[in-house]
Amino acid sequence: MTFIDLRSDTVTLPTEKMRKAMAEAELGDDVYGEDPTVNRLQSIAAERLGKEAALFIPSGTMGNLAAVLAHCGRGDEVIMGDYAHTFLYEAGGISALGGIHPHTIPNQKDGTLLIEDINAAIRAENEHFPVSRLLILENTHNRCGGVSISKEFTDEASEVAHQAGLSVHLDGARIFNAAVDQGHTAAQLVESVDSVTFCLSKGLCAPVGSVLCGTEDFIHRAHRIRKQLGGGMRQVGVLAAAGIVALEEMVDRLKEDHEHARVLAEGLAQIPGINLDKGSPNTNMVYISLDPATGFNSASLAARLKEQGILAGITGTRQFRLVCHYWIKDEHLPIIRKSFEKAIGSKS
Ligand code: TLP
Repeated sequence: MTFIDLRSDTVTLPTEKMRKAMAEAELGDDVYGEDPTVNRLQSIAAERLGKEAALFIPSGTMGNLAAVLAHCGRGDEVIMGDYAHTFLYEAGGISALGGIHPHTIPNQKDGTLLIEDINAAIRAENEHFPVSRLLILENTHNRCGGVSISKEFTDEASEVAHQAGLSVHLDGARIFNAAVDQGHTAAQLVESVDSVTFCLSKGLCAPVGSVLCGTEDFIHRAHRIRKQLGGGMRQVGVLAAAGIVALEEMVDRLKEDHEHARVLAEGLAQIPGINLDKGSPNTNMVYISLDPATGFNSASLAARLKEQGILAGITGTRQFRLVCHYWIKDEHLPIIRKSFEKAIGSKS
């Protein structure tokens, strides 16, 4: 059975054009800085994000970790939202590997942080306190529904952090979804932050890889940290080649995924027992919750859906995240809707 896989946009397979580019990529040893395809990807990425330099990294998680380690020393404190991917889903890497102290403040439903909470979290100079060193923002904000965060908020939060001497890192795993959503360039959205990680292997469909961007000096430090983390790769132009296709061909089409999410959400909202979460859909994500009266929880409904060839992402006892991506096509949308209808109806 071939599945319609809505669990994440991380499940995307490379396109034919990517596979061809991978097969034909010019290669060298990237630890020596001699892979021409990696060098090309890094220079395209730096240009697209409006930063001085860029570094190809195996994953978004390692990109965020390398960034935090390049900004902070042991015992320093990082301020971020309590729904931040780095806080929730990166296996506590910044503490385990960097001795870095996370200080969370409440994420608002729209993915932002309150400016007064950021200000209040920044430590005064006092030997009892850790040193506040970094603010992490996220755009689009995954756990807050895939919502895209405005340039105005990013600029204001960055200004507050900078004034207090903190740097700002943006987890921009899906920054191009935010850019397409808002009609801004990615460079505009990240103008005020010091560093940004974005992923090639989510909606952009490359099989592997993320890119960390920042100043020359920052990327120089991150380069050594990537090596320490075991992320120095050799003839990795085979992967960078797909990343170049991702940046050149796959960005503008993300709006199709956003449109699919809108249509999917509209259809699902009409099924008794399914409620769209407040504010959903956003960009390529639909978050829905089940009425307890359906008699299902997420696990039992997911099992029924799977029997019909639909894979749904479980995010809570009765909550699902459904993510649209390149491999979810127009013709899949009515099938998904009918499958939900049939699965829920099977109890009554
Ligand atoms: N997110 C994954 C899961 O880890 C939850 C997903 O399916 O959405 N930042 C953000 C905002 C992310 O959503 C993710 C992946 C990452 C970083 C980490 O990227 P990878 O998986 O490449 O380490």
